[in-house]
Amino acid sequence: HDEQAAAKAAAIDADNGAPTIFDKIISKEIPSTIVYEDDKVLAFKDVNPQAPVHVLVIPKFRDGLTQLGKAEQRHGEILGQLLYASRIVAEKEGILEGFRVVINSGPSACQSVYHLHLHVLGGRQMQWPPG
Ligand code: IU
Repeated sequence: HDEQAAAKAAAIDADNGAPTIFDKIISKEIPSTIVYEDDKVLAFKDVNPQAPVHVLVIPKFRDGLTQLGKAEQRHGEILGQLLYASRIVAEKEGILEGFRVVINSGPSACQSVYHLHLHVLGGRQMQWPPG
């Protein structure tokens, strides 16, 4: 349907180097509520939260990581940094006791923004399996 088609188009655009809205969040052209930031990673609150805590953790330099499915060996270090930053976010947000980290990769996984991002979710009882 429409969202699926839009996601497929966005994925192709991103792989051709098109920026995403996250570039403007990184540059602070678009304001966000920042939870954690260092030279490589930015974590900010999702504008459409799916749980009491919903934070997105992203690399500041996309470097080909439009989606996890495009990761290569050379991305190992930043992937580790993103995962560890998720844990820092969970602690800062007071959900270290229980939280979920989700990566949607590709249109059929409902990825909509083609700049790799980890969703950190918590603050309520999570359900399994996800939809
Ligand atoms: P997804 O995994 O690509 O579907 O996640 C994209 C997320 O980005 C989604 O949860 C949106 O609510 C979120 N988001 C945002 O926080 N700010 C924005 O300006 C846009 C999307 I566009």
